[in-house]
Amino acid sequence: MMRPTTSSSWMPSVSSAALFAATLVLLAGAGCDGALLKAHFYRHSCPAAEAVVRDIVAARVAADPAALPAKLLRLFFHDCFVRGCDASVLLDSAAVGGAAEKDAAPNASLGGYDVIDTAKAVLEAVCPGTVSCADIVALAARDAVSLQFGRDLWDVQLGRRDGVASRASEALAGLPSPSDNFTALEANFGAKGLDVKDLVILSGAHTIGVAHCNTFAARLSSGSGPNSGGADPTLNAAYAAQLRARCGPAPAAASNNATAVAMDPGSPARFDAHYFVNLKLGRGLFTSDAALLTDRRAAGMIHRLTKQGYFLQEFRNAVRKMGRVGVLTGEQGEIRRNCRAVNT
Ligand code: HEM
Ligand SMILES: *[C@@H]1O[C@H](CO)[C@@H](O)[C@H](O)[C@H]1NC(C)=O
Ligand SMILES: *[C@@H]1O[C@H](CO)[C@@H](O)[C@H](O)[C@H]1NC(C)=O
Ligand SMILES: CC(=O)N[C@H]1CO[C@H](CO)[C@@H](O)[C@@H]1O
Repeated sequence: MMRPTTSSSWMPSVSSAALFAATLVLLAGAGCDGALLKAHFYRHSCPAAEAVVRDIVAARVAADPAALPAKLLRLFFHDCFVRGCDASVLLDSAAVGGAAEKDAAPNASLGGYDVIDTAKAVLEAVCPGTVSCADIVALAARDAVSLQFGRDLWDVQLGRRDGVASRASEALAGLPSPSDNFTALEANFGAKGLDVKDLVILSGAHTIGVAHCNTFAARLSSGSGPNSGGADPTLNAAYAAQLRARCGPAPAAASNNATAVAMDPGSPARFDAHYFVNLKLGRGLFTSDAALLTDRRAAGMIHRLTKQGYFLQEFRNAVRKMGRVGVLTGEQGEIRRNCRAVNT
């Protein structure tokens, strides 16, 4: 591995091909200022910002340790995958004059909004108009997931600004579906500048949290899924039987949005590498989870990811990358005063 020590020793050694490639990357990233985010962005403008979010999240997670970390992590994911990490997921439909992302079907089971609202209210009192809702979402996800470790699992770069639009149709189009195959997942992540490795590692977020029966019921029944010949053969039979017992018989299971099951049975609330252990055993819950085994590049990464240290290290890199998707910085967007509505 080449490790340039100074830019002057580095520059002359760069081939024109590499420069050309770098230029292409810069062009592709135009309008996306992820590189402008930085650690401790509010150090001077609002020194208490990170501690305020941390304390509020800690108190709320202490009251709901099993469910809330997953909700806040998923909220961050949904925010970043639609219009970039700009807090568009927080806007209420009434505030944008039309169906907002929140009201799209994939958002039906999102939560944690009130934690963001509480942090925002305190921050507006301490340093008005300074800390973006998008940054609060990013911090809250990290803080919530990290609590069980007593140390930050990843560092959060800050300086995101808040967007002023939110559309339900974009949530439907921008978010991956649990019934997606590998090709669709790769394309979906690719559109955000995330590669196959990011897809595999970020899917490891399903090591915590729950899913409702309607999101995976097609894999259980014969006749209702894409494999109309029978239940999904890539699903572990004993696991499928457990899921059927929980969700009820087809076809009712397909519309059962009331029953939720743990996505990582055996270790449902710990943020650990166990998702990948289950995945290898045919216990990935969604078609989109099982799809990671159908691509040679992706499948080749799974075994190593069953090691906790490696998973956490790689998740740190991938989630930082996710947090830079399509961000607004500098003078773009605004700092919302209320995370549910654009400023008037
Ligand atoms: C790879 C494509 C992905 C698909 C298709 C997908 C889909 C889903 C679905 C359908 C649910 C269950 C929702 C419900 O029934 O309540 C879910 C839950 C969840 N997802 Fe994903 N997801 C994906 C990637 C991610 C990523 C990248 C993250 C975060 C980095 C994430 C974090 C979560 C979490 C934490 C939950 C549990 C939420 C809770 O317990 O409330 N997912 N996901
Ligand atoms: C659950 O399904 C019912 C009936 O299909 C629907 O009216 C309701 O809005 C759904 N709830 C959620 C949270 O998606
Ligand atoms: C993947 O799904 C898409 C639709 O989302 C479909 O067009 C394509 O044929 C599928 N690819 C494979 C390899 O099954
Ligand atoms: C939390 C939240 O805002 N959920 C909404 C998601 O979308 C459904 C409609 O599909 C709304 O009914 C929920 O209120």
